[in-house]
Amino acid sequence: MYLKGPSPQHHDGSGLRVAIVHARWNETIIEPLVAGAKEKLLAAGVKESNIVVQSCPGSWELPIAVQRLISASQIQSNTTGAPSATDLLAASTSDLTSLSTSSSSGPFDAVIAVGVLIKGETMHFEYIADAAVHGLMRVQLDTGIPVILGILTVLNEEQAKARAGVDGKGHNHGEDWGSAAVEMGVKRQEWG
Ligand code: DLZ
Repeated sequence: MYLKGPSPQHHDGSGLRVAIVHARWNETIIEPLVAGAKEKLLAAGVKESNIVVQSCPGSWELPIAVQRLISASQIQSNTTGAPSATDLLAASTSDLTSLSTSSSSGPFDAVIAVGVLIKGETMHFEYIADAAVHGLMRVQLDTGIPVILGILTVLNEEQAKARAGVDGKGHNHGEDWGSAAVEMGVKRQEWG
């Protein structure tokens, strides 16, 4: 059963720059989720060149990856010409440093954090889910950049597949995350 999501609104994403950061655990579920999010971004008018996709090992790493990505994009947009040594030093605390020079330029209007946590026999699931979700909330409130919560917390692979729309079952939640990113990116620009 798929519970109803938010009633749809149309927003013009043509002026937005959006990042998708995904964990690499449970990649067969991650891939359709990322594809669904990207599809909705493009359908709302976000330019392909303004969509940046990056990965990190697992959901635990999503908050620091999102935070560094946002920071790198802001340094880049504040810098005319080459980044200063101070800027590069500030951005070099993770392997995401390359982001400041590798993608199309400008700060992000929204970031979608995608991970899939499947409950195992240990407490890992609870610890990682709790820390990642709280970490992502902190990043969005600290930076003022909307961070869309794209972490699935499921009991088994079957539930994960249903929430990623795999095998024609269920609904791809990645599409909802793409739409949420466009809406919040546009509203952030409007609200300042
Ligand atoms: C360790 C771990 C476990 C048990 N399960 C998952 C999972 O279901 N989904 C996920 O995204 N990551 C998992 N991880 C990896 C952690 O998120 C993290 O990458 C490692 O503990 C290294 O810090």
